[in-house]
Amino acid sequence: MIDFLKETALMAGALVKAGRERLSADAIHAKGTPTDMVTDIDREVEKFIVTRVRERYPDHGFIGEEYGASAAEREYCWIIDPIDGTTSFIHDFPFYAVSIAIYRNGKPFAGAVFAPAMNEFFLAESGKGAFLNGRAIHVSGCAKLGESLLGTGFVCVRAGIKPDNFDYLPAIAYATQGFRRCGAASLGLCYVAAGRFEAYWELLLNIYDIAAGALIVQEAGGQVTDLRGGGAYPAKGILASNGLIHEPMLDFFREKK
Ligand code: 2AM
Ligand code: CA
Repeated sequence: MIDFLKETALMAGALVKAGRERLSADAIHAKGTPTDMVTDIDREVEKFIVTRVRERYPDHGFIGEEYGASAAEREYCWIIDPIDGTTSFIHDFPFYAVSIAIYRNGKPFAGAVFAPAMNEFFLAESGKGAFLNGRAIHVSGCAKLGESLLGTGFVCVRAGIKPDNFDYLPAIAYATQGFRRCGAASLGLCYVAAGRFEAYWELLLNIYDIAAGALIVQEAGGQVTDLRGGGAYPAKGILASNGLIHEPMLDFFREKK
């Protein structure tokens, strides 16, 4: 099943990449609000993944961003974001990825995140470690906030949540080496797993944005919680870190209770 997951994510990524090359204005649509975008490619790629998995595993369930849930209570459930970072995809900013997780009995079993424009393929299987392009990866050993580079995102601003990430950001930016915003949660998480970021946080996301990336972080030796240190992520935000700066990061969010 892991080989099949790998193959499926690679094929989906190739479709995303080819889709980017032929993307035209009439293939770009607003979903609910003018800033919540989807393209025909998102839909085609999710359809491709679900059709392929269904042919191979007819008794598996699905949760996908574009077509929702079907038989999600089955032993195996595929959690799919065909393009994480659609806004970046539309603008040809290369930080977008196919994100596919497999849950078994409600628990993460495997995860794949493939960024085709950068040819980076992240993969993890529960209990078996995390890999980037076939090589084992591990979270960083940096324990100092002042030497940490962080990743984050700002979906909360569009959603009108208060306090939003602009309320938290100044204190975090002053205390660390800086932050990057790549516009795809799955990649922010994978960059923690690869030791590029010491931590990544977001205030609001959906399960398909983070299911694969969260397992990849854990399998790389990192820690994932909500913003209060509990397990209710992504509903109560998500903080993924190398473990060493997890507590000091949580303090930034506790202060704003
Ligand atoms: P998407 O591109 O698949 O929509 C950006 O910080 C991250 O937030 C991306 O992973 C993006 O995923 C996600 N995102 C965008 N709109 C969102 C929404 N309305 N709810 C939750 N996550 C969203
Ligand atoms: Ca998406």
